[in-house]
Amino acid sequence: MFDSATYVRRRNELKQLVKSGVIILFGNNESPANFPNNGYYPFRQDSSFLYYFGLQRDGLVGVIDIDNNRDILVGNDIDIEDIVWFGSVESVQTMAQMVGADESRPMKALKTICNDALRAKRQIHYLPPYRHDIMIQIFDLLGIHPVQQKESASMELIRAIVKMRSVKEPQEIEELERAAVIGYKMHTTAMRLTKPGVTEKFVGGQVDGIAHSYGSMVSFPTIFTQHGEIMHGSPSMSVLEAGRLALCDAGAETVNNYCSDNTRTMPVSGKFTQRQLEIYSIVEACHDHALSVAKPGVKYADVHFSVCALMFDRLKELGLAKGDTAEAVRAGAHAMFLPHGLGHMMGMDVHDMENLDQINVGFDEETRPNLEQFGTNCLRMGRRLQEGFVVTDEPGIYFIPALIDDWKATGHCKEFLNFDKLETYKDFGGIRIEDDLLITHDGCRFIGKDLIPYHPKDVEAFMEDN
Ligand SMILES: [Mn+2]
Repeated sequence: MFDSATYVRRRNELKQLVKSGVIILFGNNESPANFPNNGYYPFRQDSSFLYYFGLQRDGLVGVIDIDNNRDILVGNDIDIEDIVWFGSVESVQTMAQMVGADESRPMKALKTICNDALRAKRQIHYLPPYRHDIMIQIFDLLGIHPVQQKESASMELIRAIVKMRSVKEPQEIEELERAAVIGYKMHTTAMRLTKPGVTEKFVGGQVDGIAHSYGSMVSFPTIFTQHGEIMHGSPSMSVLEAGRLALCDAGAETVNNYCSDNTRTMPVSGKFTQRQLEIYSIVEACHDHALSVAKPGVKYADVHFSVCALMFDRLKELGLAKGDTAEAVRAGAHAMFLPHGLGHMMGMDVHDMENLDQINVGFDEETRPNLEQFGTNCLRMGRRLQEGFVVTDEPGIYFIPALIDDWKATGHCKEFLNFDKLETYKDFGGIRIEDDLLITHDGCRFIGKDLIPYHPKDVEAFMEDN
């Protein structure tokens, strides 16, 4: 965790932004996997709770009483039975002091705090819950049925937290750099182990082990698959085969839960084929293009569409696409190849603050999402960039047999696509290259001092040498 002054400062800023009422930030509880004492490991705290209260223990709630300027840490001290099994931990009072809160209260006091606020008709601000135990807790405390809790969540609180968490502090950027170091180890491990005859699961499991060894956990379930065209393809028991591509999309969380998120695509045999290189070089150009145009004031949606246009131009050269590029991108024809957005915010959550709803994080009054068009509706980040934002840059080209069949059957975008040529790519798979961009005062840079090899020559050289 950071020093207590960090949390005091953040809570004070939050109070100024939300202005009045009582803020309740629920920390997470242990989450059972198959029985209560066999929880998912490691415990993952809620990121907004972490941002304002910094504490990793389960069973805590942070209360920020704006009107009375009191920060209260709510939670129960553990008893002797827990100490026998898990060892001693700090008391809730000590933890409150560690994060500069004014006082600590036992969990049963939360009901009193809520009742008093409700009686006085003061607004109680809470975030949309994503865990069912918290939904029951909110139902019990505030009488709001779980199905109404998302719409009753505080927009003032959501907006204030998005405003604050979107711009990363220098100490947060240091954490993200630490996560990148672990991410580098994960991806170079995948490159070392990728060879014909090993299973996807073996490589994926080793990659996960690195995240656990150096940090806290993976920042999302590792994707390691020869079916790169399946966006979230989990590692299977399939054996890696020479001639195919393996796509690895993986990241780590530091012990303080800051994330990395990178993707590399490598030839199982160690050498790209000519056909693979042709597609790879387009994705590589798109990846580098974003680096040259992303800067404060530029809408990330515009960076996305300029990448789409570059990709479409290059695919026309290969005979896979045709027609006017600007019209094709307007029509969404590029989504045949790139059915997702260029990137998303990243911080303590790999899709930062996604629990606050992407429309509140990646968009604003000026930049609205397009929820209608296939592909474009997956753009998670569209609004103007600011210094201190961290976004991913992750273009990809995929050949999805079912999508080729679907669009061919309906004639969708047929004026922009060469279906005969597409048919011959149904066995190709998919390629994605992803790195994490920090927006600086006049441009951007990748996070991570050692960039994981991605130029084809570097990937091949690394695989040959290791
Ligand atoms: Mn990503």
